[in-house]
Amino acid sequence: MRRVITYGTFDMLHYGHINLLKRARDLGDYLIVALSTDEFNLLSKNKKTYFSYEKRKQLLEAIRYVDLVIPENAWDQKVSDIKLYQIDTFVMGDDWTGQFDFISEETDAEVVYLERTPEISTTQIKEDLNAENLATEHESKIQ
Ligand code: C2G
Repeated sequence: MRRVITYGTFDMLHYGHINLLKRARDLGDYLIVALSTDEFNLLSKNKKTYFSYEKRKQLLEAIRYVDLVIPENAWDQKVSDIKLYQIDTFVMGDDWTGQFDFISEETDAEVVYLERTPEISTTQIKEDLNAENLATEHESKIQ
């Protein structure tokens, strides 16, 4: 059984995340997602997520491509995760290209960077929604 792992926050789950998870799963037979905890997001990624860890975990576990969700508590847990779960392939979106090459030196896992889905991001969703709200408020004021 080929085991794959990937890491992320996966806040406000969208089709860019799904594209990544599908391709990651297609690289093996079993996909583990290490999901950034709320504390890790706040303290180490400076991210305040819209959904809590439990809600983001619930969403990921509902995806057919995902076999197991584990917590990501720290940047430096990847090598031990890969050894513990006997991972064959480590996958990240290509916005991380080069950042995790050390994994192929410190473990037997292959490192694969997959192309991001370009036009969508959680940040973009939030910005678009804010812009729409501002436009609606402005229209209601001038009517
Ligand atoms: N992603 C993608 N296309 C998008 C948005 C995200 O392919 N339009 C990918 C990212 O490249 C990443 C995964 O989806 O591989 C999760 O994205 P984030 O939740 O933004 O994760 P990130 O903040 O990059 O955290 O230790 C690694 C970190 O936890 C990664």
